[in-house]
Amino acid sequence: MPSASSLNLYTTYRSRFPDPARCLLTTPDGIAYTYADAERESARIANALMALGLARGDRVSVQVDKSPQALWLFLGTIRAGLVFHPLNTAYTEKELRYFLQDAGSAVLVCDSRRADALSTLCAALGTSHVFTLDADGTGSLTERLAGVSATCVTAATAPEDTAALVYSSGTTGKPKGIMLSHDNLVANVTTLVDQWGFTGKDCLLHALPIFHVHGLFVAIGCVLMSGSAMRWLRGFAVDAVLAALPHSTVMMGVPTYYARLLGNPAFDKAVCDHMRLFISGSAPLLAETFVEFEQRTGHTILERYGMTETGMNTSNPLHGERRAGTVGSALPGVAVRICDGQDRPLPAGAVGELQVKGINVFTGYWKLPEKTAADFTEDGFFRTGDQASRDADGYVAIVGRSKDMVISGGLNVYPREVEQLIDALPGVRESAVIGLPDADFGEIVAAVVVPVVGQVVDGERIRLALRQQAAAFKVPKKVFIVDELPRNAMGKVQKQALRDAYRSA
Ligand code: MLC
Ligand code: AMP
Repeated sequence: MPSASSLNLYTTYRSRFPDPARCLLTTPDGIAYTYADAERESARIANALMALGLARGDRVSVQVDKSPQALWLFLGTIRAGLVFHPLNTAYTEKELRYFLQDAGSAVLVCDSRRADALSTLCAALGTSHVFTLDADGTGSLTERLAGVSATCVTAATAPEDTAALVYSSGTTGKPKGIMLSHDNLVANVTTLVDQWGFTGKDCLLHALPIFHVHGLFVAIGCVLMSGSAMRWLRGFAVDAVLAALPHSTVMMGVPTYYARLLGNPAFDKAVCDHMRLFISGSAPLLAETFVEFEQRTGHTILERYGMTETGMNTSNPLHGERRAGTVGSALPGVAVRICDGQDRPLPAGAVGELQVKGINVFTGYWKLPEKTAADFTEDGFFRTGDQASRDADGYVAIVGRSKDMVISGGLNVYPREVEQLIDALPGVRESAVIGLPDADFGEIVAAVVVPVVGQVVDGERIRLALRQQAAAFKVPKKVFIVDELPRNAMGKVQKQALRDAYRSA
């Protein structure tokens, strides 16, 4: 049933834009782009995409380095009423094949160094249009914009139309597409701007990648929705962050960013003088990091909790007590509950599954209606797979995960996916992939491998073989070779026993 109303994420951002001449972002080379640039350049991209004859809702898959032009591409895709499908730049060709095929992409935009290989792949998969866009903003996409009009009418999408398709892996090892609607993204960013007190006076230090929810919808979204500015770094590097902090007011990052900053003696109170807020998320922030950060800088990190499927669900307060080891309380408009195995809400203090409901929650998994149905309760709450408790004041603490997943430096790795790759290698009988604690990444991926009887396998060779097939962050940083895996009476591998055994290895 088509919706009577229309809502487009870009139009919502646009309604909050300040004076067009105001600075939107400054690159690491000191080049400044204004809100007028964002409006004009995204219009040209929207026009160029629409001229391809695409249908509303077609997927535009994007695997490019972070650049202002990559941001215009995101905005232009949304303006054209197409679906933005961001891809981690670390993905290998093998991984891309799966994503492009599953998404049924109409367009791929990639780095020119990969264009030849990916054009062949796209021809085989039926992805009709391949453009390049390099880190310096050049490429066939930019060439295509010559002479294209710099004004356009943004598509009148319905609130429930998909704006973005973002993949996350799963316990079966097969990544699944998460459909985020215009409504989902507008509702969440509107709340965050308000809760975190963003105004036109802010300048966000943006070091995150822009192919995930955190760097794209949360970080850039808060800037666009408050008419503020951002200092744009290509990636996280301590020296560059130290140089940018005195010119910024807010920083968002994964816990690894804060741990790495604390590892540098030059990171002190004076460097943070201009800052009003540090926000952490995507992985658990250790209480030690929170405490050390406060001692060193006088700032308490504001920790929040979210997921690709839901956007942000809880947050520590802007004003009020930020509690170490908690992710704060439910955001306005988000219902949060802790349930037992029968979806019955538990009392304060009890540990159970965290379930959430609200306009922020995604519309479903792409082409997986059964999986979608299984992940929602009868009364419409989404099962996050995170184990949590909530105290009497409403502060939520994430205490574990019922899903078998490792979070390394803010990136999720599903053991099943890595185990399948290892098990397919010659000489391997079976494997178990686990997360081990790590001071830098929070957790690192480790593999415990059993060779076929009579054969010898080598840990470093396994790592090299995996490196050909999977993004580097998924490749186990440690490999242990054993004769057999510990199993319980049901024959299930006891991963906790492995974690305990190799914790300090
Ligand atoms: C890179 N590597 C990683 C890694 N990142 N390995 C494990 N975990 C990671 N996160 C690989 C590199 O490719 C390299 O492999 C080796 O590890 C050493 O890398 P490095 O130089 O230390 O890594 P670096 O480039 O500095 O990157 C680390 C990082 C980065 C933490 C800065 O991963 C990062 O920016 N993470 C943020 C991810 C993020 O945005 N998450 C949000 C998801 S959204 P080799 O083989 O070349 O040696 C979400 C929802 C929510 O979760 O709630 O926000
Ligand atoms: P993603 O699939 O990348 O969106 O990752 C979402 C998962 O990251 C959640 O289900 C949590 O397990 C985890 N996560 C995000 N923020 C936090 C946090 N502040 N503390 C603990 N875990 C978090």
